[in-house]
Amino acid sequence: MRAPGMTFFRMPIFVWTFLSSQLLQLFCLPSLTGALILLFFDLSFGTNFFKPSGNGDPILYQHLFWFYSHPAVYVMVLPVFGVFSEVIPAFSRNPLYGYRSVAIASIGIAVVSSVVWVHHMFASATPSWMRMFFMVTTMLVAVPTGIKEFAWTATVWRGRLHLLTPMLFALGGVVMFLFAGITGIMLGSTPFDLHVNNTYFVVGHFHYVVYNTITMGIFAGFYFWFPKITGRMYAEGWGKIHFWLTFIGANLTFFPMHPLGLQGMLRRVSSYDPQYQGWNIVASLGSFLLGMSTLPFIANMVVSLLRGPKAVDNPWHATGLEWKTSSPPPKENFDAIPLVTEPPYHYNDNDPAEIARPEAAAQE
Ligand SMILES: [Cu+2]
Repeated sequence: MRAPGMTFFRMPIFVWTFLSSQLLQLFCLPSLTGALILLFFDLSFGTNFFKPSGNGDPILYQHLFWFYSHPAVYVMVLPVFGVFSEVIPAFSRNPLYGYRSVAIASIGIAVVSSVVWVHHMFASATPSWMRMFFMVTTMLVAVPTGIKEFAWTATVWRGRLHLLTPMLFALGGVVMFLFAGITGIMLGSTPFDLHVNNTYFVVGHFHYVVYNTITMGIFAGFYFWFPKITGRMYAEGWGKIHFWLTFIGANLTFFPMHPLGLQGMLRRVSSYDPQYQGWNIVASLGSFLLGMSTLPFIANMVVSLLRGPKAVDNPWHATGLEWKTSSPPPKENFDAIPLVTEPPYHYNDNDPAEIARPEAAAQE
């Protein structure tokens, strides 16, 4: 259903990342479904697929579970990489650096991430050849994700930056993902993983991916497409307050988990040794701040939806096809199917057209 002229290498990266995440859903999710059906039979009908007492294999359950549940993180994070790739060029007024590499890296991430699942089972009496193999594949993920981090950085480099709310969330997410990626490489190393297994270090790493990267990316997309979806502008000042409260709150909450894990604090416990109290107080205060940070977001969305100034069709001067129709789009999206004649992200550094401030982008 691509529009005429929309070749594969003219598709927005957001579409490439959805394509790769849906391939993962297609090929990896059935493993979890199968595991749950077998588990249901074990629990309800007395079969022994996973029960050691009946010669079943509990490790088999772990394999089937993680074969999907590692890629599940990429199903969430890939579209967010797509959001970064839309927002960063638009607010840097630069074409996305290395567009083709970023598109191919999206598929690369999907392929590599489907052969790394055993890194969740290094402590499950895994044979050493298996540990070695999955340690190498896990570290390989750094190649396509590194390509993306580099491309975003190079896009920002020498760009004319407009630090509006979607861009702040995208840049915040990219920086947080760098941190999450580095602790991910550390955990991919079997000896280190065994050392911090079942500690807060793992919890900290996971939240830097799922909150500090994915949730911030979702917020970036929310603000970026809010005028397109609703036809109204959000309040920029409240958006910035939301960003800073989120950025500070999330780091205060999740950073302390790394030193706590290295010191040996276990996960899934109801109480902890008093030696861990300092960092835990920091994390608790951060979590209250993080909870409160959502209030300006919800208020901004509700008030702007009802009473926000009307948005122009393309307030960010963005190049994507969705910006070439009205905001919000009519039911049929376009009166006539548009012809695509240009590559994506044809932003021009010398383009005098400034991104309008949301207040100025509003039309009465
Ligand atoms: Cu994993």
